[in-house]
Amino acid sequence: MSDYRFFDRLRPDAAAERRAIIAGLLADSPAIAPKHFYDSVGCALFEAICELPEYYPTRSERTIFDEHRAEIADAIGAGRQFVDLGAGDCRKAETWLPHLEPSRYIAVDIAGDTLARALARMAPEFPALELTGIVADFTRGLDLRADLGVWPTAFFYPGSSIGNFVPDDARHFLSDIHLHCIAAEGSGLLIGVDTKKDRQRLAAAYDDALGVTAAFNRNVLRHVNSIVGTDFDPAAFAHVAFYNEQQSRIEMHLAARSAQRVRIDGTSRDFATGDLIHTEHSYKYAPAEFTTLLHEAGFASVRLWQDHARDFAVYWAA
Ligand code: AVI
Repeated sequence: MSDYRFFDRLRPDAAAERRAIIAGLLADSPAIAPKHFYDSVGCALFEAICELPEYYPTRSERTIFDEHRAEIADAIGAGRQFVDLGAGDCRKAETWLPHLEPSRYIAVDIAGDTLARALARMAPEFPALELTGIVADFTRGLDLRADLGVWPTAFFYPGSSIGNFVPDDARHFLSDIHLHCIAAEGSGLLIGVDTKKDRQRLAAAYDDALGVTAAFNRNVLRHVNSIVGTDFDPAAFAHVAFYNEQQSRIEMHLAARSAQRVRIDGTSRDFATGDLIHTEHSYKYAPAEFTTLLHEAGFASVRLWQDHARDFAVYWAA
């Protein structure tokens, strides 16, 4: 087989998504959900962020994977279905395929174009592996039971994307994954999570010297314009990112550089200089805290690997 299966489960929700974006923009404290970062420009900018010297999470996670790959693969076991949540360009998962020898690879992502390109690239490289792409927004709930059946499944959720949920939603999402896991013995979740550390390093990772993260943040306005027909000028908003120590999270916002009026769905909203639009939270977890979250979500056993600097953590939860 040198092909892949592809299911787009996003389109039926387009009207509801539009309404949700408009409601967020007109709310007392305006906000845009971080999933809207990822149009094709946003995906490319995120790939660039992962190469930046300030953005340590990708490199630290790669170090853990490289140093402990055999042990982690042994904990997971061979022959599972490998379900890549937020697969992006599928490169991270690809490094695991020779070690896990999965029965199938199922990549799930909200960015359909990026996913289709990745699977088209992989198909000739892995001719014997069944490849499936599912375009879906799992921040609205995860239900892959019909796709997965009752076969043992290894879920893969790297890159600390779990940090983009508020902790209660993270617990729900992890519980959803756990519900899928109890369908078949031998299932579990391989997840990468950023740790708490020096606030300057955290802040720099989200406000790099080149301004790539600033461009990534502002690009969400272009994407929102294209989805709901607003007339945001991305250049009229400044990137704001800081570590909120009390909440253990990076906060990203866009701040109006000057007073301006933005057209939103037949009405408009006035922004005064400095008014903020919230775009992302990125929660950081001490290993003990995240282990508790995994237990609360229903996982009975948790294994942990870290890099020497303990900048990042990788868990296998079963
Ligand atoms: C995708 N997610 C885990 C990234 C993070 O670190 O929260 C998104 C990101 N935002 C700014 N830089 C990277």
